[in-house]
Amino acid sequence: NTLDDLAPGFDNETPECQRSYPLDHFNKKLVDMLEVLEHRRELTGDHGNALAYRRAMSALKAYPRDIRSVAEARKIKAIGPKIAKLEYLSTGKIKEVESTQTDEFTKVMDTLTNIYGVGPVTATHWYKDLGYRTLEDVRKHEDLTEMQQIGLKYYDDLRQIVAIEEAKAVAAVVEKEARSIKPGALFTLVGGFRRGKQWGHDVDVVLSHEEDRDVTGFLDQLIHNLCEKGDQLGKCAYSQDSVLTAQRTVRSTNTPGFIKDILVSKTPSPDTDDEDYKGTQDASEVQQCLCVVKAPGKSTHRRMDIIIAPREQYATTVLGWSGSRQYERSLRAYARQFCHMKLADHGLFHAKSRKQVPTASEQDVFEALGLRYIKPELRNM
Ligand code: DGT
Ligand code: MG
Repeated sequence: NTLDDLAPGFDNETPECQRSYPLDHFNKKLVDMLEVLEHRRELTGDHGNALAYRRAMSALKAYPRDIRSVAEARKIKAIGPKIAKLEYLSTGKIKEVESTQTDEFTKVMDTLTNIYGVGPVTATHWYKDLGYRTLEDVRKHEDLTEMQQIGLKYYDDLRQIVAIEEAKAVAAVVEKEARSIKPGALFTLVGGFRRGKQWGHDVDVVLSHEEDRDVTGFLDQLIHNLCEKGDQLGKCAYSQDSVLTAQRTVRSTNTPGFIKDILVSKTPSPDTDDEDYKGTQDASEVQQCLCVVKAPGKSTHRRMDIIIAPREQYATTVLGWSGSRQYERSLRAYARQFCHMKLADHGLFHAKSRKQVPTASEQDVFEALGLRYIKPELRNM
């Protein structure tokens, strides 16, 4: 076993979703740099290369020691020759990373895409065709979506990271209100905090109930209460487009309670657009409310995702919202390619019959896929 060999314990043939991805790993410095390059490729629409970087980063996160040579890097299947050849391994630096960090395009694109509701495509259009460079330019734009307007309104707050203590406090407000509506409601703080992160960009929670299947009624009531109650408890007057008077697809704004603004409130149902899936078991009943909240006594607004699923879709929804995004992708790809199953937030299904495989827990999902259970703290892929 020389320094150029693969580290003992790392096997190229292990499926991605069966590796352990702890928060702290041995190749942090290199992964951070590759992330800059990956992000840059995404911004310029070079998705193929971005994917190659992501695969390399995933392998590096699971690699049980720091990479010491180009030869060693080359032996890792997910690392292609271009990435292995990067000057990092000899100099500890990557020139493109350094130039990217001072590059105007990247800086402006970061400013623009940090507005909630603005993706790389819109930002590129604004940058290249309309010449936007600052938030002031964007504020003058006439056709901002409601989501983008809310994103601009809370721009500074939403860029600030959330510590786990505050995330737990924010989650506790929702948990308490949910249990006051439905005693015995199931509740999990998901997202990065469930994976052991101490900091995050938002607070994600998933709710359910053992018996009660009315997730829509539950979410409506919960949103209503959380819009009403907050720093100023008590009744409030709702505007015409408030959550009370309109379909929940209409956003409420400037409510006086804990929830300040609602960005999205709907059933995410990609499959119900698919004619083939209509009337099968394979239809999502998961409901979501993506909103902006302010915890009692705090001055900073936070992004929060409140997800509610019926009990039989709860385990897969918790799994789906626990991330990381990359880990979810690898698990879903494995289910598709090796088990002929479809794993989605709303359940695990046989691909052909679309029959749901009952899963009461995350462990059940791994077991049904024939996989070793990977706990959330090791899903930081
Ligand atoms: P953060 O908040 O930046 O510290 O990192 P995470 O890992 O909490 O990421 P976040 O909050 O974007 O999302 C949490 C997980 O939930 C993520 O790993 C994938 C999943 N997720 C996020 N957005 C959606 C969505 O719109 N639909 C579904 N099905 N899953 C989502
Ligand atoms: Mg999150």
